Amino acid sequence: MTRLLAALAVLAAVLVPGSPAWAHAQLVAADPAKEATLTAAPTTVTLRFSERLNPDYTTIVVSDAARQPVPAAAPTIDGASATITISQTLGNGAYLVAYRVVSADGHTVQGSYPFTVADPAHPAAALSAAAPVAAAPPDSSGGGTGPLISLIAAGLLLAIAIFWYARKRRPPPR
Ligand SMILES: [Cu+2]
Repeated sequence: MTRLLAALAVLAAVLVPGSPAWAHAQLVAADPAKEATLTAAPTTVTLRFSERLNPDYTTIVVSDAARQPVPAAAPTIDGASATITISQTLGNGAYLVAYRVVSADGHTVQGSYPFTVADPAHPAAALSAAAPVAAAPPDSSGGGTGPLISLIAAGLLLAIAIFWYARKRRPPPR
């Protein structure tokens, strides 16, 4: 598989003379860094790429653990770098930086990476940050009928008990 990809890369390089393979922009530096755990909430996200960016097509979105985008100003572009300023203080928790940029050669490059805010000044929120970002959905195949059957059984037992109690209490026929 790796050999195949390498062969394809060589082929692409040969077929497109004058343009080295993978010339388009790659993320070379990020602040916050990939998978960083920060003790203070960041106010900006800066991404540096290997190629100059087209300012018209640069998108950077930070979203929280609930996948809600965090309010931020439009990115400012400086050559190969793009910066967004976050409009609110990020609480403790997991965040995802998603980017989509177009480099000077016209290629679109997109990707994403996580980082975590764990400010010790906010210990309460840190507890929720420890929870998994995406919990696996509970297995719903047949699991829901168990409690229902128990409820019906309990109701049936109660009905029988009331029936016997009522029979015992009935005055004997004269
Ligand atoms: Cu390219």
